[in-house]
Amino acid sequence: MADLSKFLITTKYPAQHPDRLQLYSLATPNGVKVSIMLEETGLAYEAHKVRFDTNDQMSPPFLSLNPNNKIPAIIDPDGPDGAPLPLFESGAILLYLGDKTGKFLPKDGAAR
Ligand SMILES: N[C@@H](CCC(=O)N[C@@H](CS)C(=O)NCC(=O)O)C(=O)O
Repeated sequence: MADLSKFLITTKYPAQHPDRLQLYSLATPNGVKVSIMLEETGLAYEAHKVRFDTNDQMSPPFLSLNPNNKIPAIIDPDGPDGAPLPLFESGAILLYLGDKTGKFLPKDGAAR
């Protein structure tokens, strides 16, 4: 069982399934990019809604994951070498997930 307790964000958004990729997002254009990628790759994930109407993106737990106060952000409990990986920026997340799953991201630069 992955231990995500060192991530402050889990105090605001407890992980019910810590072995699943944790998604912190909202249904905005940048947010849904990552949701679609997760659905299409078939990775198991747990979604946490970051509410803008209550400025959750400005809360210290969220800022501890993304100091830029922007969704989407993730924690992959099964990151490189099996260690948890926190990540933000939708483009960086998409590249990471494509690389991790081998889907939607050719290995070769020209093919990309
Ligand atoms: N370059 C960022 C942009 C993310 C972004 O602009 N997120 C917006 C929603 S689409 C946000 O979190 N806004 C909240 C705020 O600025 O307080 C990315 O692609 O992840």
